[in-house]
Amino acid sequence: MNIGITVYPTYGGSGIVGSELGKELSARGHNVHFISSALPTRLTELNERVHFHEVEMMSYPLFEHQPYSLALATKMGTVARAEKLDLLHVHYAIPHTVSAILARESIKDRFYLPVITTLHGTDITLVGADRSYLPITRYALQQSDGVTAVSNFLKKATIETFDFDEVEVIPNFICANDYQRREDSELKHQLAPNDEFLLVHVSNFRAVKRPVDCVEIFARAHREFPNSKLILVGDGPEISAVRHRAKQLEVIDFCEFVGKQPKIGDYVSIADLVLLPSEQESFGLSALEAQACEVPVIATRIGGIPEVINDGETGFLSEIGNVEKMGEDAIKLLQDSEMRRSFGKRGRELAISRYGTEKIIPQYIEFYEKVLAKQK
Ligand code: GMT
Repeated sequence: MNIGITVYPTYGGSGIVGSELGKELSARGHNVHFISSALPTRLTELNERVHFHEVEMMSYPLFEHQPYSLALATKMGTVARAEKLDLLHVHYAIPHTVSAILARESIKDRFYLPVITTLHGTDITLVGADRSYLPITRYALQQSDGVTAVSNFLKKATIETFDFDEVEVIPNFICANDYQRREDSELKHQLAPNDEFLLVHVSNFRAVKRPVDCVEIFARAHREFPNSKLILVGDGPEISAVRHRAKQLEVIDFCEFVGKQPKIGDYVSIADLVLLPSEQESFGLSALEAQACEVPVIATRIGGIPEVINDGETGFLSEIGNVEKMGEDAIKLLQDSEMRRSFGKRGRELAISRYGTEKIIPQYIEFYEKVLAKQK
């Protein structure tokens, strides 16, 4: 198949999932055309089956905001015609689905371009649910030729918010080779020269991720385990609040801010614990990455997280903001190496058996085939 994929290239899990999906599809013999404003960060290699088409935008003084959605629609239509795309798969509904539908409409005298939307989370729960976007998001879903969501939770939220139920759940996936425990890496020696415990948080440091709670949890664990460090991977609006709280709690010297990293797996694979105290998480890709690396996760019982983490078996779940309990859970795991090991082993087993690429990628391919069959 010739497949067009649109993602947000720099931020968030949807871009990671869309990019990794493209790579997996190309490895299975499909031609993939990424259409985006920049080369997606996870797309390190272009080859004869993986192509990138940059959305170009004219800047004009009259435009207070550049009409990206229109430039994207134009590029989608052009690429679809030039590359004879069989379908366009967009990740994150706003504005990608709307642009794709416009593109489909603009070239329909030549051929019909099926549009598949994958919902990732805040496109439904936060941005899409806002009254400034709700009607157009509902329209975009109704007009899509196929819609998938990354968890049962997100499907339910889509039904409740948009009264739209033609949604197939295809969860996030993980490559078992790329994500595995690497106890003895150079990075581990660099970050933990004295064999410190490493607590790791990975996010885009937006308020919904509650990164300040990571400092609260860490400060509690650090009181019991002075030989521990908090590694903060990523960057975003909350980063200064995180630093501020770490100073107040006098743990700033034990926090390492490593910024955005191209290879998140390098950090997760050497962690003793991963912290994910989010307020919203439709799936929780970083929880899956942690489990694949045999790392227990301390997380909140919200959204799709309980579908990913088995409470008391691969991690511990708590209510939003209950840093007291999350701190206690962290201490429980740090003081019991056997518990950490068994949570880790079980986590990897579940991650691979439920969410391994071998299981999930064929579900996308079948979904494409189903959508294409409907057009004939
Ligand atoms: O909202 C974000 O954090 C970004 C968002 C995205 O669409 O890029 O992430 C969502 O998609 C991920 C991949 O499907 C999920 O694993 C995350 O749970 C989800 N984030 C939220 O729902 C907050």
